[in-house]
Amino acid sequence: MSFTPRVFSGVQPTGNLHLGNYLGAIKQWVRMQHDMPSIYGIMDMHAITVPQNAAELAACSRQTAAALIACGIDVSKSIIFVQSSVSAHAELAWILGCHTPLGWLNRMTQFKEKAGKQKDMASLGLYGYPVLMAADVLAYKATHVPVGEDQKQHLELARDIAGAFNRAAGAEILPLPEPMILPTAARIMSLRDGTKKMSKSDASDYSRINLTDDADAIAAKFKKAKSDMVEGISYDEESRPEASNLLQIYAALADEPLAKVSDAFASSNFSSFKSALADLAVAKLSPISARMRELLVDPDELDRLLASGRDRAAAIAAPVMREIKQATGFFV
Ligand code: AQP
Repeated sequence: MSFTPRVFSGVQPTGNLHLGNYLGAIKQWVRMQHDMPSIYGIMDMHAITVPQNAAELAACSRQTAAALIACGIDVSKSIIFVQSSVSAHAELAWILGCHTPLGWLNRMTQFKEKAGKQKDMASLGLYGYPVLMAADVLAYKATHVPVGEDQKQHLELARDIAGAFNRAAGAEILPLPEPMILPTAARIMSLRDGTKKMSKSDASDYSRINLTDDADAIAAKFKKAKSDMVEGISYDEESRPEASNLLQIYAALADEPLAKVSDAFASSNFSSFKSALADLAVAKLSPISARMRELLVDPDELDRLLASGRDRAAAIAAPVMREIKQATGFFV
C-alpha cells in the first residue's frame, strides 16, 4: 500500500530554543516544508516525562511557537500545534502500548541515560516515551520523520510498533515511517565543552546561544567559548572538539562547505575567528529574535494560530483514529 508523503517532527517546550535546535532541526524543517506537507508539534506531553513547572511550561509552549514561526515555518502551509491539545496522541499511545513488548522498551538507551541509577523512581511516562513518539507520528500516518542521531533508535521502534499493529490488524493500516537523518549540523556541541551536546537544560547559559540572545550576548558567549592552544583553526573532532564545533557552526550558518570554511580560517587565531563567527551569528539570528519579539507582544494572535494548528492537526488525525479503533475492535 502506498501512503501520502507527510512529515512529522517536534520540539519540546523545555526552555529557550538554541542554535543547536535551529541548525540541527528547525532550519531543515523550513526547507522541507516546501517538499512535503509538514506537521510540527510542540511536544509538551513529552516534556512532562521529567518534572516541569506548570506555569513555565505553558509560557514556553507559546514561546516555542513564536520561535518556529520566526525561524521561517509558514503556518499557511505547515501545521504548528501543541501536542496535548490533540487527544489522538494520548489515545493512540495507549493502543500502541498494548502492541509493544517490554523487551523492546528495555533496549532504549535514552531511558537508561535519563533514568540513571534511580531507575525505580523514573516514571512510567519516561519509560513509555518512545511509544508516545510512535503515536505522534502514526496518528497522522506520517511517512517521513526528520530526526537527530539521538532519536534514531526511537524511530526504529516506531517502525516495529507500526508493523506489530498491522500484523495484529491483518491489514497495512499504518505506514513504517522513514527516518530522515539530518546532514552536517546534526550535532552542535556546547560552547563550554566540545564533547557535550548544546542543550536547553545545561546549567550554564554560556554553553549555548539562545535564539533570543541579543548581539552583545552572542558576542560575549563566543568570546568566552572554550578554545585550545593549537596554532591556527582546523577541523579535527578527536583532538580539537571545540575548534571543530565552532567551524561547524560557522559553516552551517553561512551555508558553506566545512572544507571551505576551515581553509579560510586555517591561519587565523581564535580571537579573530570567534569575532567573525559572532558577526555572522548576529547577522543570521537578529532577524529571528526581532520577529520573535514582535510575535510575543501579541499572545492572543499566537493563541489563535495555535488553535488553528490544533484544529488542522485534529482533522487529519480523526479519520486515522477511526480506522485504528475499528481495527482494534473499539465501539466507534
Ligand atoms: N545540540 C544539538 N545539535 C543539533 N540538533 C539538536 N537538537 C537538539 N539539540 C541539538 C534537535 O532539536 C530538535 C528538538 O529537540 P528537543 O527540544 O525536542 O529535544 P532535545 O534533543 O532533548 O533538546 P535539548 O536542547 O537537549 O533539550 P533538553 O535539554 O530539554 O533535553 C530535535 O530534532 C533534536 O535532535
